[in-house]
Amino acid sequence: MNKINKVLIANRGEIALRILRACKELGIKTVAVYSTADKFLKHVRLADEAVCIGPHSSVASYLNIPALIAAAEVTHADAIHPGYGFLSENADFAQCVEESGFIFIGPYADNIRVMGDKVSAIKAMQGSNVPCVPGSGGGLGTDDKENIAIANKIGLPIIIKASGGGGGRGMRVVEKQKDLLSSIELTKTEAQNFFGNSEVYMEKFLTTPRHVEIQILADEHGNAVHLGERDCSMQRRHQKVVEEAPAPGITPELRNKIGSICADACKKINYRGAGTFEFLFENDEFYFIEMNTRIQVEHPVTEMITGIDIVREQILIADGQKLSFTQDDVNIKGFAIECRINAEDPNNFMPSPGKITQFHVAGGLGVRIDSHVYNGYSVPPHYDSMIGKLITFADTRLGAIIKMQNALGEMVVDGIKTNIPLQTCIMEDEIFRKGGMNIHYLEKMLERLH
Ligand code: MV4
Repeated sequence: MNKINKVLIANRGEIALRILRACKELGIKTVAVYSTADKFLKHVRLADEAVCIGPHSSVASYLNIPALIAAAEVTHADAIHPGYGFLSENADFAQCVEESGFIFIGPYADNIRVMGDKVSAIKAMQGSNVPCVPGSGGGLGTDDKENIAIANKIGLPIIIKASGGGGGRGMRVVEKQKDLLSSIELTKTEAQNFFGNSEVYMEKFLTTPRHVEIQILADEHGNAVHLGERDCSMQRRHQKVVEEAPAPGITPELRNKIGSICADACKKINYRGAGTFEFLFENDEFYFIEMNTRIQVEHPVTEMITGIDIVREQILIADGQKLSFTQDDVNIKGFAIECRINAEDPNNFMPSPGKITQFHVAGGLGVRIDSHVYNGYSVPPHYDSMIGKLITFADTRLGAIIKMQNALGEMVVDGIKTNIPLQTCIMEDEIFRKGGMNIHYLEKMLERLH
């Protein structure tokens, strides 16, 4: 390593453990930070050093920038990995980390800032030949006639989105012309209240798309590669439930075409680090919607089909190293599926925190479990309910599904409720087995089950 000898892991749960493992393999020392609710997390035990950064509330701990910087200072860490969620896509945090003399293991603060504002992200993509959803291409003005003209040109239905939103927050669909102006006003007001930014934009509303995203890696020397796509269409209320790679029906030609466009865009906008281009995919066409500038929960399915350790690459890139492989070295092989395992009631999706009295994991060839929990661990009620991810890998998609069914059947998680029964239902579902479901399918399937 050039500059990174010690990493502070500014996160918790399975991703903190995932980052710790990558650091250990690279011979990098680790600092865990934890809230008072998280003293007994597995990565806290395994880290070289551990610092309590505050009480259980996220705002007072994992979102507490001065506490994190202070922890990095007292432990003499060189770099900070933000994981996902929390401060991972906070440009001001990335900037503060760098200005305090530490390396942010992630994109430049300016990359995060551009992508955090959805209108500026779309403008950056339009300037880099990334296909976007037909729409206003910029923030809406106050001229009613002009906004009506934009909507007419796109054609109903349209969707109004807040520039400060993303991930499903601050959006409104307009089906009828008469609702257009009032919907714009309502979305603007909500956007101002939620995000402190009233800017909204318009897109054609795609009625039955799939969610297909492209993983990229870019270094600071102008090299960028794509690692193919993931299909994340199996979601409920904007929470992904099952992810897979490759996406059913995406040919190598289609993959290389959209993947190359994304890698070229990274070079054009001077992007650094790992990133994900989110697309809606409908009628064999990709439409960019947002870019995520963090490691994502579902990164393991891409790791399984490429053999590339994405977290390791994030660290090497942040260390200033050149990517050690080219696009030609990236070979996609096999099929991977990830089931998110949540501590929740499978019937009503209510969180189910508490003590895990029995915990046995699945195993075998092509079975991977990324989880921080263990026998006797108490799932705290203060954070996300995901307790781990079960990932299977096989030569065929059906092979990965069968492995997943067996692996789900092997899992024992007693003392709390989990969504394992729901995941088993999904794996048995005939339409899921065919593949290529759209973003509405899971919610329809759940209605049918209840
Ligand atoms: C859309 C859309 C249809 N048409 N944009 C929701 C989350 C945010 N990332 C963007 N979202 C959507 N944008 C246009 N022009 C439908 C959704 C959408 C969705 C997208 C991906 C995964 C799940 C979704 C669930 C509902 C709506």
